[in-house]
Amino acid sequence: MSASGVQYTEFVATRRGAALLVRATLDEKGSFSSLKIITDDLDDPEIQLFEHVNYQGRSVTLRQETSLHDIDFSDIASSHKVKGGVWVLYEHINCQGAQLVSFPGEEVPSYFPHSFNDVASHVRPLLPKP
Ligand SMILES: [Ca+2]
Repeated sequence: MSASGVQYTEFVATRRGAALLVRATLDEKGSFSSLKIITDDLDDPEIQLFEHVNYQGRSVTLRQETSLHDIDFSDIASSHKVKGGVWVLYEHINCQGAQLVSFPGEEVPSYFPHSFNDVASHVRPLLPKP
């Protein structure tokens, strides 16, 4: 979540259990500055979100795309643990706004370094193409 430039994230599932993530950060001249390929296992996605940093407070465990408004958890999450799959957290509903991407087994104890504290409103797992 760099404050400079505009960030795009494109996801293209290539086959079951594999995905391609293209992440381009555009600088002031609009140039392509980063690219990352993901081949993590996308099966059995599961993420646990926590109300406070360091996995404290109320928590919810999600296994599918969820609007956090629907479960009274919007603009609340401050840390998470990814049990499985690759997850994208969005600042706004309908997959809009800033994004935070997290990978299988990843634990993020605080969203503050990502400028993402208390803003997540929608989460979805990357799904393999059928
Ligand atoms: Ca919080």
